[in-house]
Amino acid sequence: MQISEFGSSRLALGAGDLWEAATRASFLDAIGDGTLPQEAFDRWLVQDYIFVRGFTSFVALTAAKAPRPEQSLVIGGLSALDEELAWFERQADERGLDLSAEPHPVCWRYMDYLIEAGYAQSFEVLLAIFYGVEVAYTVAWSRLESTGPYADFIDRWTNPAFVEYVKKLREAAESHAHPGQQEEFNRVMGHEREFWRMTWEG
Ligand code: MP5
Repeated sequence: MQISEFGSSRLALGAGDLWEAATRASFLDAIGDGTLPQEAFDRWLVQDYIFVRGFTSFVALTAAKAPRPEQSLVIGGLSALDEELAWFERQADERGLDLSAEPHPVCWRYMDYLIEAGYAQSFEVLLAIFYGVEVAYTVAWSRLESTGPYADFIDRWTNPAFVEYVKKLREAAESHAHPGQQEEFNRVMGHEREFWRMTWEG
């Protein structure tokens, strides 16, 4: 499937302008035209690693609420996160970056939101949040050609296996439709927009 098709799914359409705001970023435009300051990339890498650690807690809470057979999908996601964290650690090591830095307040707010939701929301709503986090990233990164110094990063969120995984999350969210899904999906889009702003503006 084409990544652009995610934009015509029910939850993406229901997000209105927030969809574009969450999936377009000055940070990514600057990667595209080769003008991204090193400092912005380093900030993104450290904060995204911290975010993914928080997101792992959210996915674990989702796994705890998942019925069979959806549990396989969620546990598969958890295992992919373990591999992804190791990948981030290698990337940071190569660049001499300190991953024990403090989370930026924007990153904190996003992680707090996810973990609180993990406890408070039903599995149906958690699926919409989970899908929102992943689809926002695959669509945002797919706006770039997978070449140049950041090709590894672009590939990570646009490779066919990842896109297939996001599609399965969409199908799971849609087959467990619930009236509370849209509001939380929109909240995720708002956090994505703020996260991209933070990576660019500091
Ligand atoms: C993701 C991410 C995607 N890494 N960072 C933000 C701010 N939003 C979404 O999650 P994953 O686990 O890297 O696929």
